[in-house]
Amino acid sequence: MQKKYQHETSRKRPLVYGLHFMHFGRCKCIRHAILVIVLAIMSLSKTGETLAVKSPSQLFRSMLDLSQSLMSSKGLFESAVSVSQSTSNYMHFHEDVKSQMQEETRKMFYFGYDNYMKYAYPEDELNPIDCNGRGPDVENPSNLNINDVLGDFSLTLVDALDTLAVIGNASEFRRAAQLVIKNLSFHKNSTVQVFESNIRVLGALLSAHLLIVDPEKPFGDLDPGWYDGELLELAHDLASRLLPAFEETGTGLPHPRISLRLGVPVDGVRETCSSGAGSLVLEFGLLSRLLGDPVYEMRARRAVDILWGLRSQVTGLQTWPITSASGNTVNVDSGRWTSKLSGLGAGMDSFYEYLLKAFIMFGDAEDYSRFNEIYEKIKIFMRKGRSRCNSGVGDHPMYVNVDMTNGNTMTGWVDSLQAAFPAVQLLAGDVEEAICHHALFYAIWKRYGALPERFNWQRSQPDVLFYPLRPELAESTYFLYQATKNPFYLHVGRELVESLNQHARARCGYATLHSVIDKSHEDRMESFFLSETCKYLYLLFDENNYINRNPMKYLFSTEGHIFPLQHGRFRKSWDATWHAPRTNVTDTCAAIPADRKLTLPLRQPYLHQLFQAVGVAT
Ligand code: DMJ
Repeated sequence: MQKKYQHETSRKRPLVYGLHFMHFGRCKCIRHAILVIVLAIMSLSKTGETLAVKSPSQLFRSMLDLSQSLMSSKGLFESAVSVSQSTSNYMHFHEDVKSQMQEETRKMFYFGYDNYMKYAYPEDELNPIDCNGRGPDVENPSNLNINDVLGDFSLTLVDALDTLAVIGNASEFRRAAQLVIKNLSFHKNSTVQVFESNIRVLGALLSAHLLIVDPEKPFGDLDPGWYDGELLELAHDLASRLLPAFEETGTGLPHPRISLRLGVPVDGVRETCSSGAGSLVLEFGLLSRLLGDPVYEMRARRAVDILWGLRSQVTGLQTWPITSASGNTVNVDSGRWTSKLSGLGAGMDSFYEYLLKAFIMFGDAEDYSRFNEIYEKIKIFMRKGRSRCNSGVGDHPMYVNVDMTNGNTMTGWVDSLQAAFPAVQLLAGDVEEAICHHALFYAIWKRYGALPERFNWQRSQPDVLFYPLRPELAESTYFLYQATKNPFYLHVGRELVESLNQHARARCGYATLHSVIDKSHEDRMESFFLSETCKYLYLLFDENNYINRNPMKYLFSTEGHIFPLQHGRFRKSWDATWHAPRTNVTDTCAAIPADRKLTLPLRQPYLHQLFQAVGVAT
């Protein structure tokens, strides 16, 4: 059954549930182990040594008491024994199967990419059912679901550029880059979202440029032979068209949308969100440093500073929709919050992510300290369930949406974008939390063969049914595998690939699931399917990929674009006031016991408990 483009995020009246609040125990090492450590661990684990991230406060110890307390119920013990049989399959992943899966993921990418090139290019997206292309909806400018992202700029091709490199197809990368350089123009009437254009297009152009000019050529020769910075020029042109979004507001927060040709829309919406306004700093910062022109980074940083100042004085949390600009309404320049909902999903996700990633890329200690501060508040106010992932009693840990003004639970749902947050937790060194958080979304996927846009954990059923091929679970699965090398994550990845092939494959591409329940399709393949979903799944199985062998060399953007971490180059200060990062990074964390790689990352009774709670048949 095919449906046309009906999905929209439904706004429900927030429910306030008086959940028992449980504060997550303080784990100093977790707080202080950042990317450097995690990536070092990744390298170590590759060579067969044990992992090195652990909290000194017993991150991975005392698992046995858990089983005793949980097993005190006979019924649970019996079911745990039966689930033990099914979960024992998670413990090994044959090398041959890994190679097959690498091939499967490669095929998945090419099925989408080749069909896009055949039926849709130079339009923005492929309609995988009708086998044709799609651009902006010019007849209906208020169709934001389409027009926010499709700018008539060959979005899917641009977004997929670095996946071609990662997947090892240097010749197609060269051809694609040439097409982009020859045909792409941003002089269009399209009105697009600043955030989306930044992460999908600007980020893609910067990534492709940096890959081409890398003298080490780790992905083969990506230079068409005559390259002279044309992709950087395109990135510069696009960013210059986005820049007016910052300039005509009372707050300094960017307008959410911009006309590529005409600037700020006269009658544009004045609401933005934390992610929209505060997740530009990585791409704008890189552009600034490549051009030697600080203006882009300064604008993006100023927006982050302003947002930071708007957090609740009580909880320290942010929320998402805020008024951003001057206009016809009262308080328009004040940056007044228009919702109290704070969480880890849509509207907030990449704001947190970019605080940490901006620190990793540019080394400003303030970004890191802000990340730590807000992460602490997230743990205090959003985290529910037992205090430790793999020990003790209580419900499976979960991060819920709360009222930013008082921390009260505000909704009974989590959204699918939140599935990326375990990757951020991992980057911050919080491995056990990442394991638990990821497991929740895996369980939801396991039940439906996809992630519904919103899953109601109170009613144990989806609130919003569509799945537009989002990458978040694949992303955190990939990073968890890199950090732990636990075969469990290869099994998870395999399930993701199999479900996508079973439920989302259409005549000439992969289709958005209109409903994760009846698996009906919508005729749309979003560009992030090729730039992220396929990239993460491919990398998961391509153990020998250059990126996996050199994890400290790259940072993934929120759209999955790879940015080389050339600290000597990008960590230069703009002025003398730049300060070196003062962090508590430590390498004294004890190693994860070797046996943890041979057992489930989330202990079996807990996994079983989670499966039961989510309604997964075991
Ligand atoms: C992508 O564009 C990015 O991953 C972004 O951070 C969130 N939304 C989509 C994927 O779901």
